[in-house]
Amino acid sequence: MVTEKEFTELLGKQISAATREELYAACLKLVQQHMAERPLTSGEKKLYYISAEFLIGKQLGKNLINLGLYDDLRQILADNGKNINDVQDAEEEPSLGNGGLGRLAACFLDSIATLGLCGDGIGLRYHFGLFKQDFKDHKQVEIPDAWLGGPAILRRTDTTFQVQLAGKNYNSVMYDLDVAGFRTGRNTLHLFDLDSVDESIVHDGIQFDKKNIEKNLTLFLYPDDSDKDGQLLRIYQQYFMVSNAAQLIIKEQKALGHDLSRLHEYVAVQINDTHPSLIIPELIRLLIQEGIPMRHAATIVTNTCAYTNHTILAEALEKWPISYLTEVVPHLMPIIGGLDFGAVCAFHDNADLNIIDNENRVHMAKMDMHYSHSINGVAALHTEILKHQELRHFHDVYYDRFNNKTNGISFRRWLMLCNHELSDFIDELIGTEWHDDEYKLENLLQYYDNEIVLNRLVEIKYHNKVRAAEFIRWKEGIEVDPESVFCVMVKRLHEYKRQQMNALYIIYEYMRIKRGEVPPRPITIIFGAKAAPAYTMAKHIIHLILCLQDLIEHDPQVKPWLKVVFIRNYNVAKAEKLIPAADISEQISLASKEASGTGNMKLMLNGAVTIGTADGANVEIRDLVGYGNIYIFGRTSDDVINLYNCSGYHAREYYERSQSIHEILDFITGPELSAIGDIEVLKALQDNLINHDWFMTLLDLESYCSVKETILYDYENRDKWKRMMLVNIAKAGFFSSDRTIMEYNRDIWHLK
Ligand code: 26Q
Repeated sequence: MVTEKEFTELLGKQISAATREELYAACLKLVQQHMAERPLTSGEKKLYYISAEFLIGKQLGKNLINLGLYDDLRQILADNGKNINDVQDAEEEPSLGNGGLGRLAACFLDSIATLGLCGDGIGLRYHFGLFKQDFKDHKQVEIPDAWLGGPAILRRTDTTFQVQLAGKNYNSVMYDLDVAGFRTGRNTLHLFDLDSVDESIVHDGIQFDKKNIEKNLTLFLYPDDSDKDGQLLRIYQQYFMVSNAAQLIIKEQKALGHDLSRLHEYVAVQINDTHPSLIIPELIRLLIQEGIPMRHAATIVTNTCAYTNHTILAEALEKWPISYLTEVVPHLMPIIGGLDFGAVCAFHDNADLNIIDNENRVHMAKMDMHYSHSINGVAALHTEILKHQELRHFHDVYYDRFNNKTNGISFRRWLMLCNHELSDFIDELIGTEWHDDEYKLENLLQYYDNEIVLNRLVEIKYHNKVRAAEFIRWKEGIEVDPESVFCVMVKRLHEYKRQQMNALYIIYEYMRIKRGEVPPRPITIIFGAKAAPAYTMAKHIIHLILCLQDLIEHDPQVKPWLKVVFIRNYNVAKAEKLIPAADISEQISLASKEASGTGNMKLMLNGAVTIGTADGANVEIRDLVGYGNIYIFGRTSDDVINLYNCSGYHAREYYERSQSIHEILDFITGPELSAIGDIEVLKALQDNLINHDWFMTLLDLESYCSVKETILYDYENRDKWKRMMLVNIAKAGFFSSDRTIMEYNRDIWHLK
């Protein structure tokens, strides 16, 4: 509860006379006051969720909702002619993550607190985090994102630890962020930093001296690791993160008087992908220092730690040369050697299980699997692929450690906060029980034949499209028509996600319109994606899409029917604006490659219908909504895995055999696009698609184009479409991160 009088006092002036920034500062104070009144969660056992990314998004709106202040404040501001959304816009978005893995960690923190579980996050306080994206000459430009500049949301604490990097001691500082649960609970996200880090060493975009650890350690998330210094810096960062984590754990547990030889009874550590894997040898090292023998320490740590795998892409499975680790963490090497020796002795006849391979590289995931009691994938299909393909040798010996935890999203942010109109309407229809039990959304199904309800859903979607269109006009200077169908593809840029397949579809549609075959109504294709700065092919794909955007914008014949919008600097705040406006959710990864996806869940929850491959969590969406409420196309994961195993995919054959594919690919370097773009880049992309195409774009292109046609015709069948929207919303309850966290706790953490 908050009254107008209280808020005005905090503000120190009349609400109507205050600026957006003044209102934001007063809201921040209000949140701090209410946060302080919330007791921290407690319990016999505590979880530490360690992650290189926490893509937490703007904090104000979420905190107001979780502290029960949002509706009051929205009303108070409205009564004084102010819009709460404008106030939220004043906040700088923390740039502490890059995509799904980081956003998942943020949703998890929200759910852990909401469920009253005692669990903190541990990560790094990056000064610039992920870069800000701009476009110049139809190419991505990276700009440092100095997000720490605004009013501080992090609290500097007195906690400091000594961390040894390359034999030298550094003093860390811990910064805290409060994480309030919905209605109850408060936990903390601890982010570590070094005082000596110096933002002024950054020049020419995101360049800096990679060797100067004292000054560069926490400047950027995922510094370019295409050379040795970049890789060393990543190891420095990772070790810095986990050494602080391990010291915090030991300090807190000692303060509670707990017996460290029973650490696993008091502590659960979740290792979010391999970035925090060095926590294993570091915790063992600290336990040895406490007088526990190595073998016993290794058992304790195994019983404490659990590992989540987020990818099957070989290039993302980290392996570090021994010589690099010896340079950065010489004091860990005897322990890592001992852990490898333990694994070799236990499984001497199977070299696939060795932590250190015969090229002297340390496989982080393998260390995780030997020395964790739980190994989980993030969607049912992904876990099956881990068990029977990628990690089958480990599954053979540790089958009881493998388990699935299908990802989830926080409904507070991804419905209540980003789509008030829909959220309020759902409350009117089925009450508010779904706020605490998301499965209750299924009660919406009773309105399956209720025209008034169905029409209102369509109306709300239209309002969201109007709002998104205003936002796009303001940010991008592009007009989009809310009457057109919005196809939304928002995610990191990666070849396996196949934004390039969508680009080829745009060419296909462009050529059809040129021939006079127009779609049933205008189409708007919206992209949001950042490419890793050193990922050349991803940047080429952005270039192609931006060139297509330009071409179509200036073609009077095509423009009325097709619009392409690449949203600059896609981030959480932009996701919150675009997702509620989507009609069609594009989830078109090469089957078997997308571990889960979470954007697919957010779009479904907001009433978008999925066009997707049978990959990741799309499979579970399909099983929930049924084939009639989703458009699944393309080869299955089994097909794809077979093709890889027998080297059976040759893109050139598709290019040569299909006239339509031939024409589409030729267009990339044809006169229209070469007049706009960089011909060398377009040629390189075309060459890649015809002669390499590691992620099999051409394999599914024709079925993608044909299903796209079906979906656009079905969209005109409004009676059918609005029912599909309803079913998608009603069946999304399973994808609440509260459900995911309950499963983690039930099967892995056992917090009480
Ligand atoms: C690895 C080595 C060197 C440099 C960087 C990396 C690296 C960085 C980030 C590897 C992986 C990531 C991020 C992965 C990620 O976001 N994965 C996504 O995780 C989501 C949550 O589980 C899933 O829904 C997505 O399917 C998965 O792609």
